[in-house]
Amino acid sequence: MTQSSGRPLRVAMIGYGFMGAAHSVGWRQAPRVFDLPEAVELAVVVGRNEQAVARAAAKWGWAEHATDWREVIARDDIDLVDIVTPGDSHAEIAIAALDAGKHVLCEKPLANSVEEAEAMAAAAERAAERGVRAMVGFTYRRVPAVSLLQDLIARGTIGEVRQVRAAYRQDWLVDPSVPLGWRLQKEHAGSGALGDIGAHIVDLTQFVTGERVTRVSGTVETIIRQRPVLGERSGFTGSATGELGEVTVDDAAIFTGRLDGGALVSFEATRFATGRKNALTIEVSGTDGALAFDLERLNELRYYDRTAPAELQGFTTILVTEPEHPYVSAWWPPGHMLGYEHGFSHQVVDFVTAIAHGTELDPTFADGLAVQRVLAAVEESAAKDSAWVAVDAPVA
Ligand code: SOE
Repeated sequence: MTQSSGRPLRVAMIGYGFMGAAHSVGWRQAPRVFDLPEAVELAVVVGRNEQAVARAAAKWGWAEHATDWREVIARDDIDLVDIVTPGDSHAEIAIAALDAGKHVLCEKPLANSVEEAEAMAAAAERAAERGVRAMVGFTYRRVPAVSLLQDLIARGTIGEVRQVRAAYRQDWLVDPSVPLGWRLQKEHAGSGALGDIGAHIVDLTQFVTGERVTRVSGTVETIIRQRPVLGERSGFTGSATGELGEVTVDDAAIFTGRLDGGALVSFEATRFATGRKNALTIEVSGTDGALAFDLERLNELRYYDRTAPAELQGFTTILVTEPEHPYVSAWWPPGHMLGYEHGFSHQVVDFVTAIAHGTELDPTFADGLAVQRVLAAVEESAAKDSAWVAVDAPVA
């Protein structure tokens, strides 16, 4: 099914926290800035707390709000379901929506376990037979400098990939008074830094190299084991009660991996890198050169050309602000910068285009499952004193 009814693609977003805000910006901006093949309508936002979801609807421009996602998914006037809830509800909502014939965009990590991710990938495959599309929100694939990095590797610009260094470093857990929000509870988040930000660097490594991680050896650590309990469950933080509770996820995960082409990868995902705010870095070393990206300087891509004359060798900085670069020409005149939120618009552009034209789409739920398998293998390795663990082969 391509979206050819002539009416706008009507979106329901389930959840309305930080990612809900980011996705709302994407849904609003993309149709204004890009020539989308279909019009988009922000139809309804769903959340359990009626007052809070009503405020979110008014603030982010959703036409309606609702408190029961099942009722919304059952509606004939909804074409696409965007899931921005914590990981513990991704599988149930995504499978129900796909089975109801709705296109699904689901935030990362795809699920809280390999079993859930497998069920979601299977539902996506069933739905695909009816033309229904599913995508995971690994939004950083759509930062123009990252898209360019991927394209340059695919074109052979740096030769064969030999080594990758990927890290995602934040520091918001260094403060022991940060309360026990849902991201610090295994039953809601699945894992800690590993699943939340480690998932991004595993996905980016697989995306930019076009290869899968086949084996890993790693360790995970919870540095602060008890934190103040929240009065009520709410976003990242909230007001603490004075009581302490157990942190049940990792604060940091460090692991080594092998790609199927043999290249070695070092990964670090941490919420304990004092002074690092949102430092996602990836550096790919090839036989003919290297490419390096840093999210804190997201309009730049660093390139080293090993084939250049010796006196000219050294990393150079490409300013990814030109019309020749991915996504950039729709925004501002050449030379003007983009930010964190633009990836969410680019995600909408690519998803709506794939729905309208029935074209290839990434990252698929199978890609999300592949990441989930790597995360599970890291946890298994950590439990086995960092032994090497093979990553199960992705479903065919
Ligand atoms: C929190 O650690 C977080 O918001 C992640 O959940 C996002 O995926 C990442 O984009 C920024 O950090």
